[in-house]
Amino acid sequence: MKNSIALITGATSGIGAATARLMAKEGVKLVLCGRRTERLESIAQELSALTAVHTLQFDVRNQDVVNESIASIPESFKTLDILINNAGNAHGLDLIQNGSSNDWDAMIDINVKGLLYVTQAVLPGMLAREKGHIINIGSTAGKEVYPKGNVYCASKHAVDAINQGMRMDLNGTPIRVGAVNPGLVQTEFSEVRFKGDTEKADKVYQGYTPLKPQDVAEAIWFAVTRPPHVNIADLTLMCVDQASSMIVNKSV
Ligand code: NDP
Ligand code: 8X3
Repeated sequence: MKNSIALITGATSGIGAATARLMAKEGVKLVLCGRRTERLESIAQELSALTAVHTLQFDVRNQDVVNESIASIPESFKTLDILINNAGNAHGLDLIQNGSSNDWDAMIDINVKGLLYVTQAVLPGMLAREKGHIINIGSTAGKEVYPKGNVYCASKHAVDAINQGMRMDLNGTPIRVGAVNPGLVQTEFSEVRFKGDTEKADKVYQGYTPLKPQDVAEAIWFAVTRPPHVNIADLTLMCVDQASSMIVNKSV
């Protein structure tokens, strides 16, 4: 995998940042994406001691900017081998009758349409080179719906469907497509979901041992390091204390 090139969306935090760190240690060249410039600069500086890093600052919701950003990748990073479609979040946790259409728009535009825009910008190069591996970050929320999860779960069910559809449509090409679907992972995810309410966010991860972002990064690494004839189509991982979205063995 040394000198392979991976583009990771949502690399400024959580699962994306952990994946970037793991891949950097393995000598994978990185194109790291996110909206927060300072975070991008900071992780690029940290990892440039280990590997070559290029950063792209864009919002996955803006298709024109996605296309311009991917087109601007310098020659030495252009031949992308791996795409990690990771950027995404939940926005709000409300009964459907109390939901905010701004939150719904954010989840559908980022988690679903953003993933499609980035894939559409990257895939032609992979097809032309006859080489590529796409990992879509889904969720247990893409496998089952939980109360108040409504639109976030819908967005992750869409990722699950798109992952299957991509694999079908790319069958007969050498491009591999697979999903990694984590359960509860302690990241900034809940802070974003609860709009900066850290007390509420911290509670999500209290009283049990959730997954760490590195655990998910290792699952992604497993998927991308299989021999070329092997495709990890769909990998779901949860912490031992979690049995389903609603069954978590919490002591508090
Ligand atoms: P974080 O909030 O820690 O990270 C989210 C990342 O997505 C950030 O790097 C953020 O970067 C990026 N992002 C968000 N919105 C946009 C946007 N509009 N344009 C570009 N980038 C964006 O959460 P996680 O690491 O937990 O989440 C990563 C993925 O994992 C998501 O798809 C999430 O749904 C999924 N997931 C998370 C689980 C969990 O329990 N934490 C469980 C299952 C799946 P920036 O703000 O700089 O743009
Ligand atoms: C994130 C996990 O259970 O908060 O996708 O939806 S959950």
